[in-house]
Amino acid sequence: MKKTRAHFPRIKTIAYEGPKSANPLAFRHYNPDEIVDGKPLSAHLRFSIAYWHSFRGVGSDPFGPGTIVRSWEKGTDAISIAKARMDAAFEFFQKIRAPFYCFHDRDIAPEGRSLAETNRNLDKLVAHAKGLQKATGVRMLWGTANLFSNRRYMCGAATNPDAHVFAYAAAQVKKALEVTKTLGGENYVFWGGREGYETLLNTNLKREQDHLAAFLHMAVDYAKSIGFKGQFLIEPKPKEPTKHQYDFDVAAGIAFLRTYGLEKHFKFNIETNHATLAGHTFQHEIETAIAQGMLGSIDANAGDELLGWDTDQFNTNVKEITLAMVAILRAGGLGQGGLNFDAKLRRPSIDPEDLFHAHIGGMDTYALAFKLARRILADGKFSAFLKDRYASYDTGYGRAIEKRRVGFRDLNKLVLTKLGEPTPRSGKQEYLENLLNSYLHG
Ligand code: XLS
Ligand code: NI
Ligand code: NI
Repeated sequence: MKKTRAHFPRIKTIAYEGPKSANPLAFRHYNPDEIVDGKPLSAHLRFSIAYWHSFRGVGSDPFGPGTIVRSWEKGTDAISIAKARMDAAFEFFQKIRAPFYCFHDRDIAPEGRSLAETNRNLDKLVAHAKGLQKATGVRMLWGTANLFSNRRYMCGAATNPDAHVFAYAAAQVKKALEVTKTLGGENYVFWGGREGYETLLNTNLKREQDHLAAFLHMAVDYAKSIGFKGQFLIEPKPKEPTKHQYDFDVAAGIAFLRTYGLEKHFKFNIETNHATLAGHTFQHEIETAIAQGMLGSIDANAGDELLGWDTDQFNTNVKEITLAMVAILRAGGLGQGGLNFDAKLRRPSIDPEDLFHAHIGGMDTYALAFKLARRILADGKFSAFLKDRYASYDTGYGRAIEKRRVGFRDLNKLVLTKLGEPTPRSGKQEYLENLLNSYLHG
């Protein structure tokens, strides 16, 4: 790689200094090289940086344009700017010690006047990315296509009432899959950008859902035809940008995938803030996916309990993340998924250092939660409590219920002749909440 000027000259590679460190530019809990169960912590947590927020986000909101000005965003040639930006991004990935990154096709290269020109632009930046990946060892966690920013997608992509737009989106995703394969992306995400509706007055809900399913089947077929082995992921979100998104939450996603015979090809990319918007906890969405063996990856961020939109903040809530990590570790981890910081700086956080503080906070929170979750699981108190709470299903008629070997007649007879009235047992919620706090706060 040719030697380029440092884009973050004042910041060195972030070091692990331990929980007592007062250095705001050091890790206190995340030691990427610490060996846990035979592999480094970095390989357990598989942190990823979201290109769109950290290298395309400028702090704009509905009330004003961007506030964040980066030194590398200068010049007149869009391709040269895109390359300089990518150099800055890879310098950041290395300095923050993230092994992975994720991007939408349009994050890394500008759109041209035609699809052919856009694809040529993309090829130039993919070649640049390939070189940077090779030089730094940073890998691609997942790829995706931006099917929501351009005006053509204002009424959706695969669910657009116009088949012409469907066709265009198909061509775009075809290319995005090729790019993801070229760069060794381990997953491919479908977040339903504008796949939903604003009003049912102009919407044929059934046809739109059928079209979305047709689109996903085409993606599965195409991936197979080019030998792309990455895991396909659906990222549910209940609303925003549309009033109602079809992939509302994990449960709706499971029903959709099963209805259309897609369940073998997809898992879920679960985003914390999307769970909140759906009226669920993060843990609920994770457990719902795990229950079907469909947990794939995580978009690690946080919402604001007082706001009803996707604020995409960095998560520093140790309790929320510990509960999530307990669920994830109990299920055996994320496999080829990872923890992608789909999170952005607040509008007034305009310094390059803020990008580091933000990710250090997110990574430390997850690393601490990982350690707490391992301690909780090793102690086994919660697991033992759960086991005991459901023990009546482990033997006898309880077992027969689970195996569906008994029916209403048998159970009716059993109650009348033997069992009689059940003895209620406490759910012990307050005891369990205190037990959880004893791990979090000693
Ligand atoms: C938006 C989504 C998006 C996906 C990738 O809310 O989180 O960023 O993760 O398209
Ligand atoms: Ni996301
Ligand atoms: Ni989101």
